[in-house]
Amino acid sequence: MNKPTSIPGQFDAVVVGAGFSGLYMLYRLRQLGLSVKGFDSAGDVGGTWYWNRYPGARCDIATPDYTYSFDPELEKEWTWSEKYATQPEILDYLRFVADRYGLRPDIEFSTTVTSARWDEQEKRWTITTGRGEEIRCRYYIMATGCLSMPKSPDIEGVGRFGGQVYFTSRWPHEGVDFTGQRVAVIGTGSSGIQVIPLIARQASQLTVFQRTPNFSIPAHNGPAPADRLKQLDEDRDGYRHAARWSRIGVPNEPTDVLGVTASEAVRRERFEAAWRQGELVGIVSVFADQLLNPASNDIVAEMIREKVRSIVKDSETAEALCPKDHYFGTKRPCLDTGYFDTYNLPHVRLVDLRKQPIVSITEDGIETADESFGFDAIVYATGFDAMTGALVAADVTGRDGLSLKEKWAAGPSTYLGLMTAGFPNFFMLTGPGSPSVLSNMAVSIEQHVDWVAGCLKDMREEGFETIEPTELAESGWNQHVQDCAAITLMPTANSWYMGANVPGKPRVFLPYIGGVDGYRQACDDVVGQGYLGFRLTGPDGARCRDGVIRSMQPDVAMVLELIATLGLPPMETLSAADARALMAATAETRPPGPEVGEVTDGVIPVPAGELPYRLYRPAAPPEGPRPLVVYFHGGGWVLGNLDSDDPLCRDLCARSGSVVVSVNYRHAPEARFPAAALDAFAAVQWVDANAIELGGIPGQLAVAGWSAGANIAAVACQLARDAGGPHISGQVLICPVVDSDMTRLSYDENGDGYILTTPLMRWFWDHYADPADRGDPRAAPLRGDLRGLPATCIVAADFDPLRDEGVAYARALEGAGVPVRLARARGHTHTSVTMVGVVISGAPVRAEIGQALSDFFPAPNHKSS
Ligand code: NA7
Repeated sequence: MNKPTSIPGQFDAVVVGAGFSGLYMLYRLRQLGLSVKGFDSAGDVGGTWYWNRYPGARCDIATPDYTYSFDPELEKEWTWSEKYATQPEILDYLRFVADRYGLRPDIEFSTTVTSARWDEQEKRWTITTGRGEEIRCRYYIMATGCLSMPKSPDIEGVGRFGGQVYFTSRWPHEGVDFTGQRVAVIGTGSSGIQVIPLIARQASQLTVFQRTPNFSIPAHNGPAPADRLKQLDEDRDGYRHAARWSRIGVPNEPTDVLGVTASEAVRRERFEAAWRQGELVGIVSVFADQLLNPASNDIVAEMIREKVRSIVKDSETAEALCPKDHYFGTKRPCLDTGYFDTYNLPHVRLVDLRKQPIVSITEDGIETADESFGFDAIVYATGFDAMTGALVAADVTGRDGLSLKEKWAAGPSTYLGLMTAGFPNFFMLTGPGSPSVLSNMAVSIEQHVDWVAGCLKDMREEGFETIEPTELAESGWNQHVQDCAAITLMPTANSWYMGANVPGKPRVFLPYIGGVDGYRQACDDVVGQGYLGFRLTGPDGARCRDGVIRSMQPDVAMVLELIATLGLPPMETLSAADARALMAATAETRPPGPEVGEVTDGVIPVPAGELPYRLYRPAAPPEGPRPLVVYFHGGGWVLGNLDSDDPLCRDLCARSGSVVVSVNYRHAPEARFPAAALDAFAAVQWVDANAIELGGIPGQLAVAGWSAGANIAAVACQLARDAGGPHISGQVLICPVVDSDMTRLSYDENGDGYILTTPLMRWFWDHYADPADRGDPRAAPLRGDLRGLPATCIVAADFDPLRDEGVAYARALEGAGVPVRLARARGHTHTSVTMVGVVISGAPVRAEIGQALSDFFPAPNHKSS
């Protein structure tokens, strides 16, 4: 493809869609010198802004940001008249762009692409249109938008109504005059909330049928924000750069104020400022934790509900308009102009479908469970088959006859939201798995188009004809998309982000919530690593660097980034005393962990003196004795104490329903090997002997530990077996040290950059044990006799240098006939699983630990997590 293809009916690229993304894609492909053909089923450019012509339709990102930025000259030539432009003005803008770059001649309007089929032999796509044309192309690009396929109304009797029917997503070009009419609007998403106040101005009666109330804040429309315009004027490039590397594609200083810890005054001040500002970027970032922590989210949600109650005079209507069934931001929040005020008008009525659901649309109106309504017109503002609807509608068939619809039957699967395996040279712009609808579309679209254009250019320069993601890269990305969503409240809502608005659609979180900045970095990294996860082929052969671009849990990555900014000295360069002080200081800033029933401190008399312990008793019923878990803290035999692992002990206690006895033991270098191991065994003996006094059930005893604490827990089990008691029902070893061999692959892979480093582990060993002792099973339990040990749960974290020895211990125990549960802490480091209340993604691993502890014991009244 050195020069544009000029065979009739044959193009280098076909682009479907002539909205924001399709137009820019055409422009970039042309710049590359490719022959391009565009299609759109609409009669003109505009995409979503061509179709959504209902009164009140506006963008909800302020116009200085909702605009192309690829050409500074274009920016100079266009001035927006308002903060949030109306649909006609945005459509004018897109027409202006199409004309300015002469894009129209390449686009065939009023033409629907009905199918696209990959020809493996020819390495080309065959595109068929509704007009019966057949076109061949090398690259097939769908720029079909995320909210372009209207949802078919899933209401009984839809075709029956004899009056006028309108869809906000397919509004008549000539407009509609509702003067004097009785009008129904079904749906209170962004479209409904925008159109309702304007229909109310004309209609003689307006009845709004609401299934779910939505959070909405006033847009405070007016001139474009002066501060933004000033910044753009002074430093356009800097402003655009900041947008590209921001979280949602609008420059914004991230806050570190947490809703749960902020004072009432700070909460109020931040919320009111966002309310006054009237921008999504402000209201979604009142608090840093509002999309993560239900308690923080409730603060913002309640303040919005207060506003609704203060606007709407009828208290019953006000209450019905207050969203209570989803967290703020988990459904797309709306910006409105006089929406709630509209319900104070005497001719406007809200029907709460939660109280009286629609039974059927009738010939002359709507029948609910309680009432029959007569209407002249019904307006459906019922939304879209979002993000995937338009993509699967076009019958795209990849290699081996597999259609996109079939491949995505259980939910979409993409690499970076850009491509999908089995569909070579098929690109999606703002596809599922990319930030798209969670971001300023203008910024995300430009990023996607630039990436695709860069990719095609690189392919040409390197002599490749096809590109396609690998299964591994794609499943890794899908996992990452879900991991990012899982730490937020997003999956809890019945939203179109989750596919929940379309009956039968699989429930998967569709967009990428890791941020515009994080996403851009991932895309750049893929290219930087030689198109990691893509297979490229050409006449001279193939190239594939397979791999997963993001496999660390997103919150673990955030914690590591945060720690890196602190510039702490490497622990192994400190004295033991300084290292202990540093660890204690960091512990002070953590969340405290969950509430438990009772916490008491005491001491255990052992041959070497006394060992302090802290006992945690569960809060939940039943009353009475519980199984006992003796827990040993981490810290490389040098660091740590009862406080260091306090949140984790609370968590284990709450999850397992056991009494947890956390025992401090003698530390190195003051007391070297085998002091810690012997203390551990002595403590287990004492707890067993004093089970009743400690509130335990005699004979129901487990041990647990993290890191070096897991080392001595494992040793204690071996010593107990050798001594013929006490009886231990099970051991939980979280990221244990079980060997002194530091040459395993996980040391190679993870020995640098994940807090527990190879030098630090060496420092720990040097403090604890002489080289001659390090093969002793009481230092390296992997080298001991493993027969007859209790049931074991081992946690092995992906990014832990100790991962492979943990796995080796699990395998060796299995080989010795011990029941083993290996919990893989996917995407975690040595420390992250223990970061209770900080690393949310660690919770499922700790839930598994809690379950393992419960499973050690037969007690029927035992609570599991
Ligand atoms: P949305 O946000 O999906 O809103 C659709 C609304 O229609 C929503 O209130 C739905 O209630 C309601 N709906 C959907 N189906 C029904 C039925 N069968 N009965 C009653 N009510 C129903 O679409 P929009 O067009 O408003 O906005 C889409 C996006 O475009 C918007 O977020 C912006 O990004 C731009 P539900 O919440 O499902 O109970």
